[in-house]
Amino acid sequence: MENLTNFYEGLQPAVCRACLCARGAAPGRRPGAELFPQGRSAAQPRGSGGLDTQDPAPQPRTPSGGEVWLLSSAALGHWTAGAMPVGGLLPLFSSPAGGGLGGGLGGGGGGRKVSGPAALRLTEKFVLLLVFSAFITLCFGAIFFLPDSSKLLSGVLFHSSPALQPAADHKPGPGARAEDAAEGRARRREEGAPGDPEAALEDNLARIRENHERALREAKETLQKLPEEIQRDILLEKKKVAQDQLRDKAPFRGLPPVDFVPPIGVESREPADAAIREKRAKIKEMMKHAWNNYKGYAWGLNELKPISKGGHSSSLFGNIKGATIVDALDTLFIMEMKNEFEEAKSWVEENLDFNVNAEISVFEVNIRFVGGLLSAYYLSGEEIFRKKAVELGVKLLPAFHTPSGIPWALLNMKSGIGRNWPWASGGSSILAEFGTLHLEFMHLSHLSGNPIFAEKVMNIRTVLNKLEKPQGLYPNYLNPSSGQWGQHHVSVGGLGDSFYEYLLKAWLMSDKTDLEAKKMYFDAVQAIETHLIRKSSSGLTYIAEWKGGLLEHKMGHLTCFAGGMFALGADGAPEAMAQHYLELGAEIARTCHESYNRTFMKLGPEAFRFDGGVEAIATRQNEKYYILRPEVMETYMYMWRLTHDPKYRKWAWEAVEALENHCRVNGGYSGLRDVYLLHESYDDVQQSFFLAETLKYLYLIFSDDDLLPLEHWIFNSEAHLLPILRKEKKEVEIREE
Ligand code: DMJ
Repeated sequence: MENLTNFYEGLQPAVCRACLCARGAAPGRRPGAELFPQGRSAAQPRGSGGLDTQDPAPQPRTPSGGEVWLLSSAALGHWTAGAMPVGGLLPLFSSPAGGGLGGGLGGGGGGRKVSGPAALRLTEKFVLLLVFSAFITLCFGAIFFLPDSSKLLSGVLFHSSPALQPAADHKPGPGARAEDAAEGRARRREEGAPGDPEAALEDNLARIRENHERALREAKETLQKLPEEIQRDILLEKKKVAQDQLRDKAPFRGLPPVDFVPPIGVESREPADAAIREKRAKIKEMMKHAWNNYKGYAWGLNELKPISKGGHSSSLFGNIKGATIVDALDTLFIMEMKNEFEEAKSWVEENLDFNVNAEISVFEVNIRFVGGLLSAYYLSGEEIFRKKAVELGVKLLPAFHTPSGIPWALLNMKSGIGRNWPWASGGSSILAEFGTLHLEFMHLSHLSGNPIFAEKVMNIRTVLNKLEKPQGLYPNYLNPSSGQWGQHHVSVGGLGDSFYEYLLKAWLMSDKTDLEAKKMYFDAVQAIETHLIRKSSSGLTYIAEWKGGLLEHKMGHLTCFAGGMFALGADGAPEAMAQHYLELGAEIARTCHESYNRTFMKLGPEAFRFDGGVEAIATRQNEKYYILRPEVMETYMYMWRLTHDPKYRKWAWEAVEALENHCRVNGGYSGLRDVYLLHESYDDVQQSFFLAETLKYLYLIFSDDDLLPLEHWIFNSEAHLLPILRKEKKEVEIREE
């Protein structure tokens, strides 16, 4: 804890940097945008020649009036009064004779006395040219840098799809933005309604108009603020950050004692069936092989390089060490690898250190480290895990210091300064990242007695619930400064996936009392079914990706977790729908099995497609790799538990054989670069999630259901175990029952 106090002393307000970058540009921009009398550039210091701003404020004059300034104080007044830049500039060229632009063309000058009409015309033309260039640059700037720019670009430059009949269910509300209407049209195209060329043209023009209007409106809104207003906003935000930081200090004041409740369903019985027993033992042997090699070649480092036999470090964890140890803790526990669990615990006690001056991924550190420590605590009752989990949770709090409270993706653990991935649309945070903190943070509040963690994640929900969702879908990008969506890309795979998972599990983990989460989950699933789920011509159900209303018929390996999610959610669905969701889960499981079965290695590619005449096959070289991912085993595990259909054990065993045949090497388990090749090309990384998830799910598939019963445990996105937080009955009473 003493280290944590030091941390706060050195803490910089993350949001200040952000707001000063994002908004601070504005107050600076106006003076910076001040145009100078001709003959003096903005770069020139005052008094360096030409006309000085200490001179009496010059007034714009018409050609006949003498001196003409590119931007006079009057024009500046237009800016500060909130006029658009063009609006502020155009009057400059009007003459009392009513010339306006035309009049301006007839004469002008800039910052010096004119010598004749011809010279005036030439100069003024030059000035006009400059002004128009600036305007065009501004327009292009808007196209490229506004959050939805790619859609705007594609709408303006590339598409000429036929216009379609309006869909009956698309009713933009009063506040519906232009882009929503544009997406409504795109969606209708996607749904394949017929159209005619004239309507298509009209549709295109309308879309261009809407996009332009939106770009101009947004630019105008930004420019409308007075410098004092912006200054005031900055001060308010600074104050808020300072308050947040003060409040965040509270968890440091020590952890309250809690009664450890012995966990339910952790004593593992041997399966009665000898063949199943043998298979389960084989999976435990795989865990030993992975663990022993990590211990031998990479102990204390994040991950193992099984071919080169050394440590592998990923930038996701900054300088935090021991990802494999923390990720593996609960798997070691449930497989009853007691010695290994003890050595892992000692390492955590002696070496796990979060006082690192490095940038980490908030999402990855949360699901692997916070999740791993919480799970280890709930299984073993060892206080060190609770202490470390809360200590780390506190370290993550500065990530929430943004104007909207939507956390940054990346955080420097020492300075507390956050930022987003540079590649993310319009500086946005990612749905699957900020949406995959809820379960762990609710437990952090539960175990620390401090509500701050729960408040942070509940605020994320508040922000989301205020936003209008395109077609009921959640875009993958949300800007933490504006609290508005970025690009309208929707995915149940990468960038979106575990957000949906955590809505369902938030409801289950709350002992089914969090009805808001339940509603959000089922509403989202309904929209996903309508807009993203499709069937291939041979009858394989898949989940496509949605890009501004257009479908990409591709499914990622990551998306395969959704089979298990749909099946698990059947429990909360209206009675008439429960069977449907179970079947949907089974169909996704079948599709993902096909993606494995259609490769040479019998392990699934990173992404597979349903277009260009293929089904469930990767067609791009950069989508053919397999990195020991768990999602397909995860879905098999839920499907097995919920249906007991033997095919899921059969498919799981096929995967075990494939892992043994193609991924197992002397030094552990390696990912593969191409699952369609006849010979292995290793990526030389044993991912920590192989021990946390893939092997754990496989072990559970070949265990009896009373090992970690689903009525009592939730798996976080990294397969770490979190108990259901009972509202009425205590766990002890439930055990007695
Ligand atoms: C894991 O770290 C988690 O399951 C995460 O939610 C998604 N990706 C990996 C495994 O593929």
